[in-house]
Amino acid sequence: MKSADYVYGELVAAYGRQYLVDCASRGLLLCVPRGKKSTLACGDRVSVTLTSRGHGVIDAVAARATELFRSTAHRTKLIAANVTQLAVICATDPSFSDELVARALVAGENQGLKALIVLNKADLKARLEAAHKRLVPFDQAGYRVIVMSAKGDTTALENELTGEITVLIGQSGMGKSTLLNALVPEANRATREISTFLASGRHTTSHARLYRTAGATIIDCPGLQEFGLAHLARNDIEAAFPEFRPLLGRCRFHDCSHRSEPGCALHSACAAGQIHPRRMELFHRIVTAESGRAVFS
Ligand SMILES: Nc1nc2c(ncn2[C@@H]2O[C@H](COP(=O)(O)OP(=O)(O)OP(=O)(O)O)[C@@H](O)[C@H]2O)c(=O)[nH]1
Ligand SMILES: [Mg+2]
Ligand SMILES: [Zn+2]
Repeated sequence: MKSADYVYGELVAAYGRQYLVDCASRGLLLCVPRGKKSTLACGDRVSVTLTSRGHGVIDAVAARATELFRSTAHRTKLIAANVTQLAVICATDPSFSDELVARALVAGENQGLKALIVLNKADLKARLEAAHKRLVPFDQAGYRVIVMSAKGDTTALENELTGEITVLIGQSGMGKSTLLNALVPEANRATREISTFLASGRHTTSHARLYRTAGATIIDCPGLQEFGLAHLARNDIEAAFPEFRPLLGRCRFHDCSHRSEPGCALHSACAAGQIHPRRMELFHRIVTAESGRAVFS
């Protein structure tokens, strides 16, 4: 093989078994992985052997700095690779699940990602106060909450994205793609590029897609209805609540489940107003739902 047939790039879109790889030297290549099973995702850095004009085979994947997963008992899905930041997108309308917000944050914390929450569609004033109130527990836990409208001023969010590789996560209809279009003016052009590769009828909203601006990298993902965390043990979930961290190991019983045991440091902090009761509730909901693998004894 000639060395010129071998290039490096970044995976910018995943369509089932086909991937778009952005290779600085060759532009966008439509690629398939060499092996049968592939667990590649947007943000992966790969090496590609060129097969024909515009096409290639992915031979290898570089070790990942971070891996954002969601999972059920049966299946683990890599959402994005090498991201540095998670932006959870909520909206005033339709209403959002605060449990899904908490779950996404847990997955991000587990990988050491920076995190922020966007409350979008702030222009829908009638729903704003109620939606904002549901994010107070997260604000109190230390998460930055940006209240904004994708159709208005996006500066506050832009400032947080600079220098980061950010993945946009949220339920369908929250406005992720609208935000993306506001932040990356040429995103529409990229959409057309993809459809010329893959017949037609495909939308960025049905597949994850990585975009670059002058100062930021942003991955727009399809809406999620669920964010399973079966790949995490109870200890991982505990440690992914930042406000719990200084207190872990301080309960009277080392295997404290933080429910009704005497001497529970988390309960004391909750009673003292240092942990929001809704965050405790969300923690228990998540651990109970994912407890198939959790060890309580
Ligand atoms: N009023 C208002 N509407 C918005 C705003 N942002 C998005 N929308 C609307 O909300 C709807 C859903 O927006 P999308 O950007 O498609 O939502 P999404 O999160 O990408 O949805 P999925 O791709 O299905 O996950 C569209 O009709 C948008 O026009 C906003 O800031 N204000
Ligand atoms: Mg979308
Ligand atoms: Zn405890």
